[in-house]
Amino acid sequence: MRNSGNDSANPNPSEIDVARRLRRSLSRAALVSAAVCILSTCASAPSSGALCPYRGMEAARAAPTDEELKVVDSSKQLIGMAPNAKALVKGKQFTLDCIGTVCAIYYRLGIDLAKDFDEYPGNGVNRLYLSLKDKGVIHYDRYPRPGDIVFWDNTYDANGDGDRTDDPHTHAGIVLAVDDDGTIRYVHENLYKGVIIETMNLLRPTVAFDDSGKRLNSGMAIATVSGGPKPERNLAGDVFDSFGDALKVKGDFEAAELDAKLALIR
Ligand SMILES: [Ca+2]
Repeated sequence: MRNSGNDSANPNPSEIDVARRLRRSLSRAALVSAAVCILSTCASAPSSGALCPYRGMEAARAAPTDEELKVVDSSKQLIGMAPNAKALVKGKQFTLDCIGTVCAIYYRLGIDLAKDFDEYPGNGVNRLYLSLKDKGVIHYDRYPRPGDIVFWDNTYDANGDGDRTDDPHTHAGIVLAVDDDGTIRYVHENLYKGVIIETMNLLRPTVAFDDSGKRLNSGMAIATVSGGPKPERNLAGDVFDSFGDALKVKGDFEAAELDAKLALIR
């Protein structure tokens, strides 16, 4: 008994080595287990591949590219501006409503997202959605990339019929970052607060806060202008429609022609 106790308190070098290897092994097992828990918290949760069928999980979780970081930097220059404020970006004035904010952020990179708006019907959000859909870059990955456009449905009663479930493509924003737990940080024009960063989690779309108090999903769908209640589905993840990978088709939206015209008058 005593020897056993002494041995335990003063293990020899080989035993220390074994113990270290065991701890490392257990740590790796814990990490793998944690990753599995994140990606599939229950038997019915989708597999890793199903979470990011557009890009694949490895590409979705890679470090941001320089171009993606430029979108993030451009976004930061508008954060804090009031709802519907005016912003001059590369010589062009934008009204910072929801689609104006998205277009202004991209315009700083020489990308004119409104370039094909004349070809499509509806509001600006719908026109951008259709522009990107026609180019094959709409997707539904739960782990999007910085720079992806976010489209939401039913954020307000756009057609004014009192039904809060029949209004597609009513709001848009841009992904800035994605946490390991799937919480997406996006920039958008909040109708009341202006250009701000809020959160959405497509793994837990109906949960506002997790057990630690972390905000997973911001409020998104608003009460009616006439004072009616918020719809039952009002969190960002719960009214999510899709993402648009605008950077993949940036060549189709080049603002070079406009820039050249502006250069002539400067
Ligand atoms: Ca409606």
